[in-house]
Amino acid sequence: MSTKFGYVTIIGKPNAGKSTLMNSLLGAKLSIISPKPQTTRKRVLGIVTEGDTQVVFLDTPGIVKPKYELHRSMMEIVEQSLDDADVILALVDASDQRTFATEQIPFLEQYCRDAGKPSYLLINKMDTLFNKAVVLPTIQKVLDEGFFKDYRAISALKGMFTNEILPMIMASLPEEEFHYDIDVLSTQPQRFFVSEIIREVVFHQYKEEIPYSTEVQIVEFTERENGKWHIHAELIVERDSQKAIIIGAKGAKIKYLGEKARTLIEEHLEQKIYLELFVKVRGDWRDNKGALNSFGYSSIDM
Ligand SMILES: Nc1nc2c(ncn2[C@@H]2O[C@H](COP(=O)(O)OP(=O)(O)OP(=O)(O)O)[C@@H](O)[C@H]2O)c(=O)[nH]1
Ligand SMILES: [Mg+2]
Repeated sequence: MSTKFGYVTIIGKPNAGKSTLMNSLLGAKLSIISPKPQTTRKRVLGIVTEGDTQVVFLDTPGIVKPKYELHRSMMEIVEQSLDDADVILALVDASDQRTFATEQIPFLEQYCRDAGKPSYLLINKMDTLFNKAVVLPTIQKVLDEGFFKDYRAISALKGMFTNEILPMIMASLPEEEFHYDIDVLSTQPQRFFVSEIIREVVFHQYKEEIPYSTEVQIVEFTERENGKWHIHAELIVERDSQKAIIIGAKGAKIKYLGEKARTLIEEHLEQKIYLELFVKVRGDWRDNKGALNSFGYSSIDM
């Protein structure tokens, strides 16, 4: 039997729904999601095996014009993931009617052209459109231009037409042996997913610049045969005032954060845990290459 195997990179502007799509394709929650843009900062790798096809999806940070070193690292992750791709999925947000046809599609098309890989267009958030036919002229134009190999209008959130994506890209996947056992969902370590879950709760619980100024590092991750695993995480912020906001009056905010994160981590690990959170200040870490390296922004998991 001949098998197919390939890397499929999902790109798009922040908040387009890349991580929601990734999770929908996997049928599992690996990537964190929030209503705020720039939630994903590192790439997330998820493996789907169906019949004689194995695909490694790469969820990437939303493409931004860099304002900080952190953004530059995020954009390097996008570039690396485009280099690694056999196929590119360019995801646009149709709920942003003003930009989706005139700005988002040409912008992503340029990335796909530069990468020189078979590329497919996905028009997301179709559930938000009362009149779905408004996307038809855009689709016609894209088809006429003939750069994208194919397209689907989908809702990653509702799972609308997402099951057509794998069959659509099949022809562009190389004939190759599987790289992973069929039950492997990711190759990234559990401590990465744990730090992401904590970051997700921060994105949901805090406002304004706090989620953007917060990084999470797992400093202890001890598995125990009998009993709760011990996880010790540091939340790194940029200023003392942010530390005070994270902690809240009498520690109420961080207690709430810890409880919420612990529940989600226990669901993810299917394991009871003891979670300790500490807050540290590292001034302007977003613009500090040394800090970013120590937070793992210079190496990419494969
Ligand atoms: N209505 C609707 N909302 C969606 C859909 N897909 C994603 N969303 C929402 O859009 C927001 C952003 O989703 P994410 O999956 O985090 O987007 P992303 O592209 O990964 O964003 P970044 O990681 O910030 O680049 C969340 O509130 C999602 O629930 C969709 O198909 N329909
Ligand atoms: Mg994301």
